[in-house]
Amino acid sequence: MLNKINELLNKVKECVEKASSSTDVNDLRVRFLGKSGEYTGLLRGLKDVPPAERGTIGKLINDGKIRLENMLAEKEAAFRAKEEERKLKAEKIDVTLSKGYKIGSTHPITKVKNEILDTFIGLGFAVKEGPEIETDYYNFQTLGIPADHPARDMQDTFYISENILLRTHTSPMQSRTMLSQKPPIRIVVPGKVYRADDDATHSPIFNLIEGLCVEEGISLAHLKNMLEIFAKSTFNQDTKVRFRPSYFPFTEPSVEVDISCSMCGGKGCRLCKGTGWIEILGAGIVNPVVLENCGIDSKKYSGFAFGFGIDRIAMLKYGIPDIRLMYENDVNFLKQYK
Ligand code: 2NM
Repeated sequence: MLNKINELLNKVKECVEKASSSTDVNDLRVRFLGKSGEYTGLLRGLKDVPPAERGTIGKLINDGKIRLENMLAEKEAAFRAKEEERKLKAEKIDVTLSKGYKIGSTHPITKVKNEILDTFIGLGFAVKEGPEIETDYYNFQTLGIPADHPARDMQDTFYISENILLRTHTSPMQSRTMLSQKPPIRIVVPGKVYRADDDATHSPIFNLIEGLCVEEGISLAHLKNMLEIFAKSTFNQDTKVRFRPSYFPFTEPSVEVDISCSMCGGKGCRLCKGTGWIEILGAGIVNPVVLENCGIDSKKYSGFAFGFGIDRIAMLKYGIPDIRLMYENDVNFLKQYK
């Protein structure tokens, strides 16, 4: 037995010397001292030792075990220290490198969007967002645009299947809100919308904000006053607003809204093409058919709705000549709006 103990201790010593990492040492610990380890086996053999010698031999085995454990622990600690040092060297961070670090900036569309939403929040509107992939039902039918309505040709829609499409406006969220909530309703819905259009003033994907206010006794006067507040806060305090008659399938009457030119103040310039006015949004009194489609009593309630492209407002505010610039993510363009 004594020989066996010494033999094993020497074997472990040899193995430990050959080990090349803390993992190796750990493997050795399992191999010799694990549950069915080679050295652990000695303790199991103790039952075959004559009872008179068991105490002495048992002590020798245990002493050997302690030596072995120390040997492994010492070796492992040495490896760990070396490995730690190597890791620290490899992961060294040069803090002086931060000198040329580039910080991103808010996209002009996001900036303008947040400013506009702040104005509407101040006027008591809640901000709502919704899905960009919509059903024909919410995008068209609830808004009084049935399957055979010519307005569907007006919007060159990206269809995913017969009834699923990329929303062409954010109005499906106004329908969803009216269907799930009782008046008074005051919401603004910002978001990306999609139309099969692509030139200097039309991008197939663009950002829209649409608003809706449904209460008792709402008229065009409320709409005009609110839009005036919006225009003054978005452009400047001298901005004037005018209505021109127009047509939208979900509003009646419908209006096209112009603001006095933000560049020349109304005198006439290149931006407003000499007219002194710039068209910025569409609006109107919500068609009673739409209210009824969405479960609202059109005899009791009326509402106004409006919609405008954030991109167009950003272009006017910053003098950006081509809408595509805002969707190319060219850093040289974006960094001007820091
Ligand atoms: C516009 C112009 C006019 C509009 C209408 C509605 C709804 F759902 F209430 F009927 N949402 N948005 C609307 C009305 C949008 O964008 C040029």
